[in-house]
Amino acid sequence: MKEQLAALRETALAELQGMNDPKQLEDFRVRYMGKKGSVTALLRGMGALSAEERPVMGQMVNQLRQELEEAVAAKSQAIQEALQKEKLAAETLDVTMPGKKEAKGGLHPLNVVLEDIIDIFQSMGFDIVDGPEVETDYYNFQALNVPEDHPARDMQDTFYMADGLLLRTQTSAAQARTMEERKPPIRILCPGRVYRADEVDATHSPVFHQIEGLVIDKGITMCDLKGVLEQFAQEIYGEETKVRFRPSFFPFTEPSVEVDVTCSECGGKGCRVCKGAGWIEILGAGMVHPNVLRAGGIDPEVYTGFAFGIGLDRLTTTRYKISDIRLLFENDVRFLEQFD
Ligand code: 2U9
Repeated sequence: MKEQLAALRETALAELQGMNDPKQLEDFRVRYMGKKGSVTALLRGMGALSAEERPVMGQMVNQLRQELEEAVAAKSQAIQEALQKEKLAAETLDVTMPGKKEAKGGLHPLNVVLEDIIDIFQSMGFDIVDGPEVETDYYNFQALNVPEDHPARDMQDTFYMADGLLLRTQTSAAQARTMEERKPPIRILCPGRVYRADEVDATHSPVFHQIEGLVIDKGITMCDLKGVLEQFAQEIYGEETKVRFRPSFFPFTEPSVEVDVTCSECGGKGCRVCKGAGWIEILGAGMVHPNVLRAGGIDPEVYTGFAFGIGLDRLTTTRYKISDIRLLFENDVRFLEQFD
């Protein structure tokens, strides 16, 4: 029986050694120390021993039972500790990991500048007016004092479509429509996309953006034009900005001017941005031609007006020092995410 006891001890301890699961351990405990377990069976079988052998063997079996119970308890603790360690390792939080950045939407740079311009003119009482991009020859040219054989048509290579329609070359077309619909006083701003069949390069795109304005009332003079545009230039570029008006020509305005501001980069001294001139051209303007007023059903003997046109793309590229106008139309997010 002694040998049986020693063999049992040996196998039990060996079996215990490789265990790493609490369920296996419980199963082990039942198999050896449960009611029908091997150690319990040994204790039960002691009835067959002699009176001298019984206490000696009893003590040995009890000793084995205690040893195994202790080994099970130690193993149980070791397994629990290992499991806990594993759980903690899985839950480890590395507080030095960089956070996840949410992609943020933003305004297109053209819209950032457009919103600034709209704010300025709205605060001076201008309404924002929209018009169709597919226009008739009448509103795009004839109503703006550009008859069919007029050389000014050559200046604006036009995309013609079927049925005498065309893609508007200027937002003035929308203003010509508004003149027919409204009575003076008129104070409107027409921002929008326009099209010209230009060769594409770093400064030209077949689609670009204009913001044109129109003011018509009794007694409007060149002084109003100068005052409003000077106010605009100083709000956009800063109070210290100087403005100059140079004579120019547009078929829809007479007299016509081109408006320059002192370069905001060098303050007028001359630099790379203004190509040494100290001045940057920002818009064209003039007093509305009497023929244009007449075409809109407005009597030029009673009313006068001024109009202006701003090229939004150039204003945007100079503000943000964007070297190529095409970047404004490609919608590359790596470019766009630099603005908000
Ligand atoms: C009406 C009558 C006249 C709008 C005007 C300009 C001068 C002008 C250019 C600016 C940059 C075009 O995009 S650009 O190249 N525009 O210089 N625009 S006066 O004159 C009008 C408009 C509407 C009824």
